[in-house]
Amino acid sequence: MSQKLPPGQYPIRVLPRFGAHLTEPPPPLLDDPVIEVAGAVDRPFSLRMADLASLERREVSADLHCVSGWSATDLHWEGVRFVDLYRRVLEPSVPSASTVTHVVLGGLDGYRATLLLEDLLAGNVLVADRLDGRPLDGDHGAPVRLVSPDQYGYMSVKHLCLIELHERAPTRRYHRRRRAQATLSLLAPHPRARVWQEERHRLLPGWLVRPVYRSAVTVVWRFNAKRPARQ
Ligand SMILES: Nc1nc2c(c(=O)[nH]1)N[C@H]1C(S)=C(S)[C@@H](COP(=O)(O)O)O[C@H]1N2
Ligand SMILES: [Mo]
Repeated sequence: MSQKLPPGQYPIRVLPRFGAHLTEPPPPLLDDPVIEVAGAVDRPFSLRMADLASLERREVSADLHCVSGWSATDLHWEGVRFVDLYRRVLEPSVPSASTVTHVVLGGLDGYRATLLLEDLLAGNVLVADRLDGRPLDGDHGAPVRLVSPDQYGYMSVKHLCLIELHERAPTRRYHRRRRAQATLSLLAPHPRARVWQEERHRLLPGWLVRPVYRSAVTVVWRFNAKRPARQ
C-alpha cells in the first residue's frame, strides 16, 4: 500500500508480537472464553463468543501503528464492530441515569488500556477474531482483540477479557501487575493516542519523544529475536 503513514512512523514488513508481555508465552486458549462486562452496568455479566456471533460481521483493512514508531501495513481484520456490540449488547444494561464516557479494556495477560467511549464508537473499531483470513493466533490476541486503526497500538488490547464502563475518567490503568503498571505509567501514554495527531505522550509533543521511543524499541526487537522459533 503506497498510502502515507502518520507522522513519525516507519513501515515494517511483518507484524511482530509486541507489547508488555514478551517475557511470557501467550495466554492459553480457553474452551469457553468470556469477556467480563463490569462498571456502570445494572449488574456485571459475561459475554460469550456466541454473543459476538449474533452481530453483523465486518472487515477492516488497516495499518497497525505502534507508538514506538513501526507501522505494520495492510492488515486485514475480521470481527464485529465495537459500536454494534456497544449499542446492541452493552448499552442496554447501562442504567438510564448513567452516562458512560470512558472504558477500561483488559487482556488475559493483565494488560489494561483506558479509552474514551467516543474513540471506541468510531466505525472502524473492531472486536476482531481473524487476521489475514485466519483465526487470531496467540501472538496477535486470540481469541479476540480490539483493533482501533486510528489510535496507537497500545489501545488495541489483545486477548480481550474485560470491558469496564465508567462515568468519569478512572484512575489510569495499564496493567494488572504492579511493576508493569509502574513502568507503563512512567511512559505517560497519551489518553487518546490518535496517530494522525501524533498523540504519543500525555504532555510532550509526539515528535519530541520519537527518538526515545525508537531506541527503547530496539530492546524489544532483540528480545523478539531471541524467542524460540514457533512450532
Ligand atoms: N493484551 C495485550 N494487548 C496489547 C499489548 C499487550 O502487551 N498485551 N500491547 C499493545 C501494543 S503496545 C501494541 S503495539 C499491539 C501490538 O499488537 P501485535 O502484537 O499483534 O503486533 O498490541 C497492543 N495490545
Ligand atoms: Mo505498541
